[in-house]
Amino acid sequence: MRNQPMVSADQTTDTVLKMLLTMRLIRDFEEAAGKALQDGHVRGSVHQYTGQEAIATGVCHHLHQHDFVSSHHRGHGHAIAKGVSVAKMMRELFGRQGGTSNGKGGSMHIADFSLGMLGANGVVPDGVTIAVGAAQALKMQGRPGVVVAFFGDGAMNRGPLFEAFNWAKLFDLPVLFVCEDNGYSVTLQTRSVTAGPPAIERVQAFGIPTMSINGNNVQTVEKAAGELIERVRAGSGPCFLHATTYRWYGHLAHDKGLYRNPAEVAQARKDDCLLHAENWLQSQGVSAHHLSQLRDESLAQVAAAVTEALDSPWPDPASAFTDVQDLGNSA
Ligand SMILES: Cc1ncc(C[n+]2csc(CCOP(=O)(O)OP(=O)(O)O)c2C)c(N)n1
Ligand SMILES: [Mg+2]
Repeated sequence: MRNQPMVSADQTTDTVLKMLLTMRLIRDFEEAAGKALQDGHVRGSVHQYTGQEAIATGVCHHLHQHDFVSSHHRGHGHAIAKGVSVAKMMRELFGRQGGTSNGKGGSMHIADFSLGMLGANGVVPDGVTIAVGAAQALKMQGRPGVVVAFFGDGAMNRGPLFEAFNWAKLFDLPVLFVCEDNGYSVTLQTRSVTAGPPAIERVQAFGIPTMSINGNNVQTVEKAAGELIERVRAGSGPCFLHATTYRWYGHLAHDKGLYRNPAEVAQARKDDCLLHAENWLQSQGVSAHHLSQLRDESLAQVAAAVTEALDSPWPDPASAFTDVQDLGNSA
């Protein structure tokens, strides 16, 4: 197991600014999605990624369009970081035409194969097995590219995850496993339902190289993910990134998270990945005015997405059976 890398001097201001904008877009999207749910515009559930933005952002910073990501129930941040349009995503949440699946998938089925976003996934941890299948396909077809599988710490206690690790290592597939360890599985502290030594040792038992980092610092994530993705791209087989973080809100937008100690939540909010990036940028001479312009741009983009979603038509009932399955023509 490796310790987390030091932040390097070659992380230029422009890189961090770009990542800050992505993190900000994710945060503003999640605020708007939570509000839209409370306002009755969104049916079903919304699992906000708020607080965890640095992980999706720092990892996807290293991906090309022909690389793939698979996600879980808390998937909006991965989609945004992979380049999916927030306007299309918001229409999808609102169930409208012009959404990523023309409104028929909703929050937990956001996918855009043309951008390598294989989908959010409501079944823990089935996004991971899909990712391994995609990595196997890449290898068999001799195509370039890597696959990143994002999943939560709760998934580390599910059997299919270990089948995925075994298969990926057996065939040395080009996949990076990213465990977003926010400490909770729904209302439970994950450690209270986890036997034995730290779960990362289970991954090491497969011979998969691992790295553990602070997932609330986007520069740390970017550096670590860069190293691991480079190894995966070079063909040395799967790697595993364990990133600690915290989800600011409850499990779902309806859940107030009252099972958590308020002091713990307050502490996590101080350890804000956006704030860390902004502080670093200011230390490099970026003005507060510039940062506030970025905030305004992101808010305006998300507000426009909400307005467009509200103005978009509902899907035609005659199209009920389209957009629910991809037969592989768009990948
Ligand atoms: C097979 C399966 N069992 C149970 C659930 C219900 N469920 C939804 S999310 C979740 C745990 C999520 O915890 P974690 O993987 O840590 O992700 P987080 O919500 O913390 O991001 C569970 C048990 C499910 N979706 N799928
Ligand atoms: Mg969790």
